[in-house]
Amino acid sequence: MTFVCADIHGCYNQYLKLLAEMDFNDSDELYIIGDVLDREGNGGIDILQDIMMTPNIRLILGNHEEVALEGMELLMETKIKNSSNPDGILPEYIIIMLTEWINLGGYPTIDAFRELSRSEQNRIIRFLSNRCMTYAEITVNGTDYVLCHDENYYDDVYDAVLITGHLPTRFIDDNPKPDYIWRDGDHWHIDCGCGYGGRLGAVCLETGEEFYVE
Ligand SMILES: [Mn+2]
Repeated sequence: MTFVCADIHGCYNQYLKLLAEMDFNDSDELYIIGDVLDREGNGGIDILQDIMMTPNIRLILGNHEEVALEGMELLMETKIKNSSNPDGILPEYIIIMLTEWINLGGYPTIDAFRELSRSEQNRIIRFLSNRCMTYAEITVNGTDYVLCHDENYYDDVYDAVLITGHLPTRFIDDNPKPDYIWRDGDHWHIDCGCGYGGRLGAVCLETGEEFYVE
């Protein structure tokens, strides 16, 4: 089976419960369409490390991963302590960038990242920069799907079902089912507000079945 979920935002326990709820196994595939880090939970790095060791879970980058990648690179000691800055004092541009990340809810991610060994920090940066896509085009049972974090990340004209996260369904005007998946014609919104105290949702593309964790 092929599953899609989005915007886990550090909620590691809900992520594990969702996998159990879906009965996720080695023959399945899960696409996580961005924003596993920051905000509500403090398990963003744990989720990322779990994705990294699970070949049938694919991460599509969200805006939080993009900001985090930039921030993580800056946090690496070599970028801060070098011959022109031997005392490792944080330059202003780094403070501005980290402030931007913290304003997005990045503090738990920064905290967890700094606890990691240097090789693990490098492994995470390599994973985010080399192994993750910004969108995926897949076909399941004859239906074409485009999976991406935010519709603005994908500008090809392509006749397919578009599945996005990023915008919690509780913030969509006239949506009768806030915090549930909302299928607006060929555009499915699947951020069920986990980062805002709502639900974590997923959809199975073969069956159309929806899965939720409170
Ligand atoms: Mn987002």
